[in-house]
Amino acid sequence: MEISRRAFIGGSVVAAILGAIGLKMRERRLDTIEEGRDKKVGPLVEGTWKPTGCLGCTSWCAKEAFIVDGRAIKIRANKVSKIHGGHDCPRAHLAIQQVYDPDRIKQPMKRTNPKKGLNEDPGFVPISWDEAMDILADKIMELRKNDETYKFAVFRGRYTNINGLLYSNLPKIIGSPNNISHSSICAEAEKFGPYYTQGYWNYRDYDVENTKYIICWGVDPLCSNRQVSHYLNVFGQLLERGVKIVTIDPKYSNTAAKSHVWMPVKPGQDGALATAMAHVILTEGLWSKEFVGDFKDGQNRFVTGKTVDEELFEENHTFGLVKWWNLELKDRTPEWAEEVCGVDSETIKNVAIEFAKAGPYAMVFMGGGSNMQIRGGYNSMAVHALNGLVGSVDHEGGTLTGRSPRLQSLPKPDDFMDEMAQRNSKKQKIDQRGYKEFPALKDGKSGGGVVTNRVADAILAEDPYKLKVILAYFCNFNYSCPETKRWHEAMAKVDFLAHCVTHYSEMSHFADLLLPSTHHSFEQMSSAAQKANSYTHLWINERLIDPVYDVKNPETEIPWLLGEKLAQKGFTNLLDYLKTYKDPETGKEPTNPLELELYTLKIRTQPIWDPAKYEETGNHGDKFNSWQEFIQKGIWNSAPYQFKKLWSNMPTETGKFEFYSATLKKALESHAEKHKTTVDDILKTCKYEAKGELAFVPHYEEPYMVGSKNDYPFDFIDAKSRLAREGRSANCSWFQEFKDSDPGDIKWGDCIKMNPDDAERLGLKDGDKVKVISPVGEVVTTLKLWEALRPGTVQKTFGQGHWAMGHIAAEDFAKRIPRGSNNNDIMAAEYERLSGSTAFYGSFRVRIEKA
Ligand SMILES: Nc1nc2c(c(=O)[nH]1)N[C@H]1C(S)=C(S)[C@@H](COP(=O)(O)OP(=O)(O)OC[C@H]3O[C@@H](n4cnc5c(=O)[nH]c(N)nc54)[C@H](O)[C@@H]3O)O[C@H]1N2
Ligand SMILES: Nc1nc2c(c(=O)[nH]1)N[C@H]1C(S)=C(S)[C@@H](COP(=O)(O)OP(=O)(O)OC[C@H]3O[C@@H](n4cnc5c(=O)[nH]c(N)nc54)[C@H](O)[C@@H]3O)O[C@H]1N2
Ligand code: SF4
Ligand SMILES: [Mo]
Repeated sequence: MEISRRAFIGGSVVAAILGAIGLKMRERRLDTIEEGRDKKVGPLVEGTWKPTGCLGCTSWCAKEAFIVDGRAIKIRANKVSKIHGGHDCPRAHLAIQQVYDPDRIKQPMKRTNPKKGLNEDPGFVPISWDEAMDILADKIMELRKNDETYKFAVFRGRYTNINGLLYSNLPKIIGSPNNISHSSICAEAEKFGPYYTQGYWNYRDYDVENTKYIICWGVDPLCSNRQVSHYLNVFGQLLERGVKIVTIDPKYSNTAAKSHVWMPVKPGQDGALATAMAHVILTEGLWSKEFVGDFKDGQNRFVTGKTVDEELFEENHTFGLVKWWNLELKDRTPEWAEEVCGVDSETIKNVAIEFAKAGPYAMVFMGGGSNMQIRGGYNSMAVHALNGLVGSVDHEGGTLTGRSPRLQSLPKPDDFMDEMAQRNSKKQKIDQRGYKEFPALKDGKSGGGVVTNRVADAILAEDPYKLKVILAYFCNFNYSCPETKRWHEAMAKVDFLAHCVTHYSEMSHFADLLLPSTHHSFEQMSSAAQKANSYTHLWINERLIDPVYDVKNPETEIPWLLGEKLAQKGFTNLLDYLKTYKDPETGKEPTNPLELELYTLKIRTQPIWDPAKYEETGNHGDKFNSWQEFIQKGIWNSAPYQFKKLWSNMPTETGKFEFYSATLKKALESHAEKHKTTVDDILKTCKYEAKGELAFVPHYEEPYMVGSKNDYPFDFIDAKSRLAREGRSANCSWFQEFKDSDPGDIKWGDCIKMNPDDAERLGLKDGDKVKVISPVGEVVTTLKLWEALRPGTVQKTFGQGHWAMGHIAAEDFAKRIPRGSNNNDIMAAEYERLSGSTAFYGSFRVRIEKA
């Protein structure tokens, strides 16, 4: 399809729609797969399908692995799951390449070169687990001797649902406040809007099955987000059923290609689009009367430019609609928005009207694109508030909170925290959360959430203090956090880093100790829960194969081994604590790492498999009679979601869905008070423009861009790769071979995409090697001309540029030459500070030059 320059200037683009023939073919293919499901794989192979799960992304799908002679040879969806049924995403298969990757770290290693740096050879040599744990225990004992236990930290990336042992409780027993997760380089700003409107700090579920209208806003559910397996399957059916799909994304995404309307918003201008849509819904009188309420006399007084008397409107399940109108919406016309966000006013109007008319069977499906931006907090509120206007919150065919399985907390560490541990674990956390410039208002609390990417600066500045010993697992912040060079410096500075990962990673290069990890799907017991399709599932797996190399589970085995070593050195609290993880069936204490792994999983999931606990905790859904039954089946499904339970029972300050956020007001005021200043000053410090009451309503803010338009004329669009298992796919040949499944991208490398008009102006052509230059760095890549991008923007997919991981991920592993380049080398460390999130979108400008 050709997309002319005019189409962009005009604004939105009507995207291609799947033809009926295409849909029929697709169905037939699915049938064939379904028929073949339970047959053996090949005529000669005897094996067993065993339940497991995938942590390849935050979808946390339930899987089955085909085990032949102790080897996993195939993986597929566990069709028992009510959230994705028998449907897969392509990335599941990469798990097999990961676990049998000959480039994995095969045994513990210690660094022999004390100098740390990008160009230093760490000189890793193999050692035994005993020696490795001895070294780590010595480092911790030294902190204890000097009363410096708060200088210890656990860093966590991806995790299973028993992570509380290592992540929360182990640092407390040692005596540290520092458990640092990756959450704020992941999705916190996306949770900010739902929290400060409806009191829900989490991902939402979307009842697409029963909807009539979907706006995919800064989200590409056929590529990323949560439950790719489900959406890849269901999307064709939605189109066939006549569900209207609109995509709001500055790039022509996988989902845009399957949508009726694509609105290529200018990067970061989502607030203009959202407030204009709200303006239209109100002036047209199309809000949900049932959910929101109405004017007492039924006469619509929302007229452009005119304030409304609050007394005239009676709200039902919402709070502050008229305040929102008066403070922000009354002048936010589609015509105004067109100028700002680049989408034509007619389309804004039409989409707003259609969406509202379809309500409450209409949803804005919100991903990180509209809000993981420097000024994205209010976008997150504005975009989600549209669901409130049409009454689709907690409604059939709308956006749901989902219901988590009620699991059992792991044993409390309190009795094993000595005086030093109690005292030191109360110190300020290393990430500076709660500082004036980092409110990180998770759950309404100043410093309630993590500021992951700030840790590098905090370490370098020794503010709040020097960090000395880090135990990091399943994370690779030297690659995954913007402005990577700060992480290289920080990790070189830290006294001691132990890294528990499957693959040598950019972060490992700065480690003192490599503690090779089991692979979560096959080599260890794991469990995780996720929701979609108005259900929640919980999967669990046994160890399906013997560990391929000499590797251990970081969440259980490593704490046990460390506990034993610390006990030998005179500090028994950790081991004593772990001995309280008794088998819920027999009451037996664990005596070794594998028993700890088993008992921890049993304890955590007891409310699912033990009928007495099931009743007590109030779980609803599948029932089991024993642990044995549960672990063999490997999956639990909840009962279906119950709609409208939250209406007028929202966990907000007012108990209502807040268009004027009394909840945010309280949080901001308490943060301001803590720093003896005003809310206006806090917002200014956090790089926001709003003053006064505007701070408490969803409103438009001009995007804060890093780099001046003069020196850096292109808006940079970062996006996830279809085959990326977060940052962990690059050493799989299948990832590289099918890299061109990212629209416009190329195999075995990467590229930056640019509109042909821009290229012509700059005298550049397809295939040129170009430098992408930002205020914080530069990378070299290949130029790809791509019509499906607005002039003035460039797009580069995240996922390449590994110089570590292995011989496939890197161009030359030995010489540390990356394959392609890492977007985080040119993206500045910037934040949506109210949530603590790192900014990835709508915040960066670059310059392109011929290399
Ligand atoms: N294939 C794949 N799937 C994944 C992952 C993966 O690595 N690969 N990771 C998983 C994880 S950890 C997470 S947190 C989720 C995240 O899932 P999402 O929160 O949905 O986030 P992204 O996938 O980053 O999608 C962002 C979308 O926003 C668009 N975008 C960029 N700038 C702007 C803008 O200014 N405005 C708007 N409206 N849109 C913009 C991008 O083009 C992209 O399509 O995905 C999970 N799923
Ligand atoms: N520019 C840009 N940056 C991004 C994103 C983006 O879209 N654009 N996405 C962000 C998001 S949403 C997230 S969540 C973060 C993720 O970033 P991180 O949390 O840092 O994690 P990853 O980079 O995915 O992987 C970390 C390491 O885990 C190891 N590993 C792989 N499998 C296993 C296993 O089974 N067990 C253990 N213990 N280790 C294993 C690998 O060695 C890998 O190096 O990245 C963020 N960074
Ligand atoms: S990569 Fe994500 S969507 Fe794909 S199977 Fe794994 S968890 Fe599911
Ligand atoms: Mo994430």
